[in-house]
Amino acid sequence: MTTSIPPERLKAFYVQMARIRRAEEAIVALYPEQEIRCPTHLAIGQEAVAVGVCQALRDGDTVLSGHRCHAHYLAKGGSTRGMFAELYGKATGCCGGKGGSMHLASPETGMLGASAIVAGTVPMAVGAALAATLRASDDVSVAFFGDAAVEQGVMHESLAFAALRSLPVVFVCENNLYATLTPISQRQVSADIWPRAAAHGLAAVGVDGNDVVAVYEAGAAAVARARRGEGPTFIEAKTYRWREHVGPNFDTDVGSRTQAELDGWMARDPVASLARTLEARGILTATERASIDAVLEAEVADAVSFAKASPFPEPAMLRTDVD
Ligand SMILES: Cc1ncc(C[n+]2csc(CCOP(=O)(O)OP(=O)(O)O)c2C)c(N)n1
Ligand SMILES: [Mg+2]
Repeated sequence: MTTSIPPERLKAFYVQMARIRRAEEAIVALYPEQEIRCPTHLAIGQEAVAVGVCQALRDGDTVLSGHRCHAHYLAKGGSTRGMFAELYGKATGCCGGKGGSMHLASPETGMLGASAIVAGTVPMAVGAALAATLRASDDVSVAFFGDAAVEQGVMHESLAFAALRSLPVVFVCENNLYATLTPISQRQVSADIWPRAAAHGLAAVGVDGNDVVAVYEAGAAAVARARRGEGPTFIEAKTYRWREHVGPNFDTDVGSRTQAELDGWMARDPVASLARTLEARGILTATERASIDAVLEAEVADAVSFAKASPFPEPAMLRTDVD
């Protein structure tokens, strides 16, 4: 790792990524209890993208996401208790228990929201960027989305408008190579997405989405250019989800992808590889790492207990906040 990133920030990368991993592994363990009843899309294996980008943001910056939004919510500072309570449909959830896994929001930390409509929040991120310019602020907005979102018309309308108006928005495509069960090789002639974005006249780059340092450096460059008023950037981060499209299981038995492919990506585990690098550089010892992991384990256990003990929303609240 040749990087000038300070050790404290590199440690923060680890803490954030390990928190997301711990939280989602807890969901894997708890889902079969059937108390979490919302469709739940896990990002295990993809943590470096959310963390690399969000670490390049500051408090006033905003984030929007899609159906696979846990990592973005947590990386932008959303509360762990608020997330678990939301998954359990409880009144103490970050959306009062009415949104569930695909609609996490934490406006107080800049996580404006998420929607299950593929590419649905991309124009909202463009709108947030436009709003920032109208306020004469240099806040930046980020849209997180998957590779299938680039196959939606609204994505291209958003890219064209953002480029035309030179808006402070960073488009972050988590290219995990699949849309549900369909590989990108069956949907597009090119394996690379970023050149299609570049065709709209904005800066566009491809990065290794399993390398948090590479993602952070691309994110920081994009955020800096947006803050300088130099317009939007599209970042394609190639990565891989370990679990099935929706739910806690593995899906290598259904015929869309092979165990060998999954094994190859699991060997490139973004959390473990960052830990190895930081240990080799003397930035995070195995003992320090174990104590961070223990704190995160307790944080997630507390969030689960909080969620389970919380009440469901009152029936009288049925129409509140949803009209
Ligand atoms: C407009 C729209 N079309 C179809 C769907 C059904 N759908 C849900 S997720 C998904 C695939 C999304 O793939 P991608 O954008 O690559 O994200 P990933 O799930 O891989 O993170 C589809 C087709 C939807 N939710 N919205
Ligand atoms: Mg995908």
